[in-house]
Amino acid sequence: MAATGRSNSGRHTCFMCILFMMSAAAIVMSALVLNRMLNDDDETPRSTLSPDTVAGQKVDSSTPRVPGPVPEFRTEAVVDCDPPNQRDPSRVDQEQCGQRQCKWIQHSHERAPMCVLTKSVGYSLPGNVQAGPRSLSEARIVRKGPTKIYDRPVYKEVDVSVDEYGDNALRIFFRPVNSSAFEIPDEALKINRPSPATNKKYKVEFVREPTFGIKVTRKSSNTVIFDSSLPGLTFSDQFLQISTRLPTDNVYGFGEHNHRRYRHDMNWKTWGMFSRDFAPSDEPWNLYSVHPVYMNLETDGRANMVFLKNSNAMEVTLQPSPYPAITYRTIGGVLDFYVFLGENPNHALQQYIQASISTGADRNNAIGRPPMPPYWSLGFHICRWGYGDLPEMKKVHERNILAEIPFDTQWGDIDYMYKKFDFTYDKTTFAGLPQFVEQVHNRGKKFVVIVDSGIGANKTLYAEARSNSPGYSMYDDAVQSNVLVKNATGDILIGKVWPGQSVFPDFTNVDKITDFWARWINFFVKNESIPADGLWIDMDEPASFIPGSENGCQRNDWNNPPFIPKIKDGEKDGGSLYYKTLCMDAQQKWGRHYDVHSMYGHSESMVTYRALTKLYPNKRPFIVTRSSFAGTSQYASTWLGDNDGQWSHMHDSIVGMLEYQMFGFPMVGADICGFFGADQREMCLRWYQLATFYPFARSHNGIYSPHNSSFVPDQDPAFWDPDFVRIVRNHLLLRYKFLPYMYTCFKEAHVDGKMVLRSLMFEFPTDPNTWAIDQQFMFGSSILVSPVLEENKKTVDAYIPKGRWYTYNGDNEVNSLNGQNYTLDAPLHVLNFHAKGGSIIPMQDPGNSTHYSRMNPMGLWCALDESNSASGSLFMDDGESIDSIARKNYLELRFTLQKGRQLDINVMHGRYIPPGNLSLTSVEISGLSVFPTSVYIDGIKMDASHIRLKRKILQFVDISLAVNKNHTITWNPF
Ligand code: MIG
Repeated sequence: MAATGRSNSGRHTCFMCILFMMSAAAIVMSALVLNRMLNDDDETPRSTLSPDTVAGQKVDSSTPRVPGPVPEFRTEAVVDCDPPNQRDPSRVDQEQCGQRQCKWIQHSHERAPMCVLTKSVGYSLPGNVQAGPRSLSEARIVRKGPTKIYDRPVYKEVDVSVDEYGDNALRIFFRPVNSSAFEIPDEALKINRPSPATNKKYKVEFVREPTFGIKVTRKSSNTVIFDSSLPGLTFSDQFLQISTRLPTDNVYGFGEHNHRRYRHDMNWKTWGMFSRDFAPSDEPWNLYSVHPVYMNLETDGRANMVFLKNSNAMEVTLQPSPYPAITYRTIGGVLDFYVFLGENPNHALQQYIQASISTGADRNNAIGRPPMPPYWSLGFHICRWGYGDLPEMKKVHERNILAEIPFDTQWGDIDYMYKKFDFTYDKTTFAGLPQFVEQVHNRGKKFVVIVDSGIGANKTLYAEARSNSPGYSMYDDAVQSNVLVKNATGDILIGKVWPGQSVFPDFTNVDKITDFWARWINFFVKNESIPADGLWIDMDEPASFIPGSENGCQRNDWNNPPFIPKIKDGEKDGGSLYYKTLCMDAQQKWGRHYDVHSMYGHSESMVTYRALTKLYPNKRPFIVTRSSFAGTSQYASTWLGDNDGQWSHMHDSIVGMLEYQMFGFPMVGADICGFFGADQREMCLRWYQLATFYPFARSHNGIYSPHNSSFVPDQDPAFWDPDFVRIVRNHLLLRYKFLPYMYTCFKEAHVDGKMVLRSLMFEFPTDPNTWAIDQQFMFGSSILVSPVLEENKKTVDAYIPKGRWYTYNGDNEVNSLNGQNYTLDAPLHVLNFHAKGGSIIPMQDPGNSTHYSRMNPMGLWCALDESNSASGSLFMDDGESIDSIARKNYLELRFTLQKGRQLDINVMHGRYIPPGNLSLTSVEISGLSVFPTSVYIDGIKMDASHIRLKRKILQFVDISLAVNKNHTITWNPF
């Protein structure tokens, strides 16, 4: 039956006391700034457990190429005259360099260029800079230097305009004169222009000498945050290049890759961007998603973000201090930069998410705000690939219920489909699935299913699918509705994915295909009787098992462009982009696949969102996509793909999640315990602990190990031994306890563009010790998480920023005077986390799913700062309506604790009334030094039996404060 719950009914229980944990004893101060892994070069094969194949791919295990210290050879940022081309890896020698009229610099750095451009290559600005009606300025620039590149003409004239986008943002737009260059259509991503700036934070100059460029200076500090007056500016149809100087080498972002560090290694690294079905491995390759955006932290803690609105295959090359710079090379489109200025990292990101947030009234989007997630999606998710049949899925599901593992969802991977046909289920192996889903629902849990991009088109299999699922005619419908991707000659492109021969919906045909997609979602719900609660859209890079199409691809400049950036498999077949995907000359509504390829997942997410809201107008869609582009975060959540079950990937998941926050996705996580491989008990246990504070906490694994093709064993919590189960259960209960706080953080992300996970750099940008930290992170502004990420470790070296911090078991207050390293105890059952002094964190007694935990008694944990004060808030709504915020159907409480003697609870907004007599039954205070003798709630003196001490935490217990009323608690001594 329902609720085998661990809820308690209004009485204070001490189960949290026994659970925890987090002892912070053995504090050892260290004068050293954390420097872990700073020298972990992304291109060095990892020593530990690194398999020689990952995701079925051979991993290059050549000798490590860790660049040693190299004497500075530059007097200025340089630009490669001969960038490595995947199509043609040969490089020029000194003589050829001279013939190109480039400059040869001899040095011993392995990745830095030796043949560099001279300042005479680029464009010049002969004429005037005009003021446009609303644009700050516009001008026409003229080519100087070679008129051909890769044997193709370079545009002679280019128009440049600089437009203000409010006080904190601007757009720098280059468009060659008389070109038909692709531009991302508004339907894909529209960045609106806010009302005129009133107090612009920047000034813009058109630099004429020695090389034309645009220079943006932050007025308040005179910091030059963007300066493109470097050689090599190039516009041609299939090769565009620009280089920009950076104020500092603190660069974060660009995606998607398996970055080993959060702050970039600027040491001449090149990162390609092009969506690709390639698993995160140790290699520096482009993965599923594309986010051409970085954040740069300035020396004073201010930050800027720069977004290149371009969807073509591209790469960026980073170069280090003392001349930090970025070179972009993209093989199509236009150069359309948006520069966002923030007073701090959070503020810069807010601009990127919603450009005019500071100007209030007109809420124009940049990439747009993430939607509110359904409350249940914050729970724990159980998933795997390889439940061979329904009994197997049930077995796993039931054993986790029996083990009292709190979880909210059961997921179905492609196993449930009939021969991998979308929107069917296998009536033999998964017979009874509708009844099971009903049972899941009756228990207050949810069911999420995978949907792939490729629609089965093999005649025989399709006929079988039609008899398995009467009424199923998805392929015919797609053909008739004319919503499929076509090849260059106008025929439907046929590739190969899970259902064999497959065709690909053209999700860029947005209006038309939304109806089609909604029809088949509805078929699944109504005809197949599977009312799924969420859709997991996979293989949307799009992925295919064969290059291009059944008939390969024609040899032409789209399929084989003259320059290919650093793209996985781009070197194959004499230079191609179409490996594992569609031909680049395929046709879609938004344009040629060559131009729109990396927006396939974006368009599918958009269409899935529209289809779901069309079918269920009041419900928040829950969509998880593997491939995304800038702006996809308005429609879907994401995860980090097919990671490996090895320790290093636990750490990489923190980097990945922090990066996705900058891409606008608050809801992100990695497959807990790793997708590939390895049932390593200790690693998996530590991984579950880490996932206590993953925004998206899903245990998922693959079916076969790429290492030895064996079946990957289960790794759901209840699969393990009782000790393991107990520790994981405790951590998941802890997660459920903090869900009201977490949900409030998601509301801030949705309303204000303040992200849920934050690096320490984000929260403490003026403390340089935090700038490179990526083994710890913050959930919201109140909880610092310091996980164990290595084998056999029983301590964690953690950096604790300046201030007072507290553990939840009350063992210890860390009073970090200036910000120091501490060594924290971390036995196997302990995840270290601390509340930041000054926070008030709302909590709720956990249940076995959010359906039940939402009805449980609530509590507050107040963590006092230096002045013994703290504040916080709570946001609650029904957890599933799409418009609870727009219609103001929510409850918002504000908590203020002043001077260690009075706590005020104020209802800021009270339209939503939670069901039942939801009340706050406990208040816990960390940081008080004196035990009070009398306590008054709303003026009435409390009996002393309500006052307790949990080690160093003062507790008011067994109280009952209705959540929809104001309250005041005071205590003495004052
Ligand atoms: O070709 O659906 O990343 O999570 O389990 C693999 C099977 C297809 C890739 C996804 C993974 C999923 C798997 N899918």
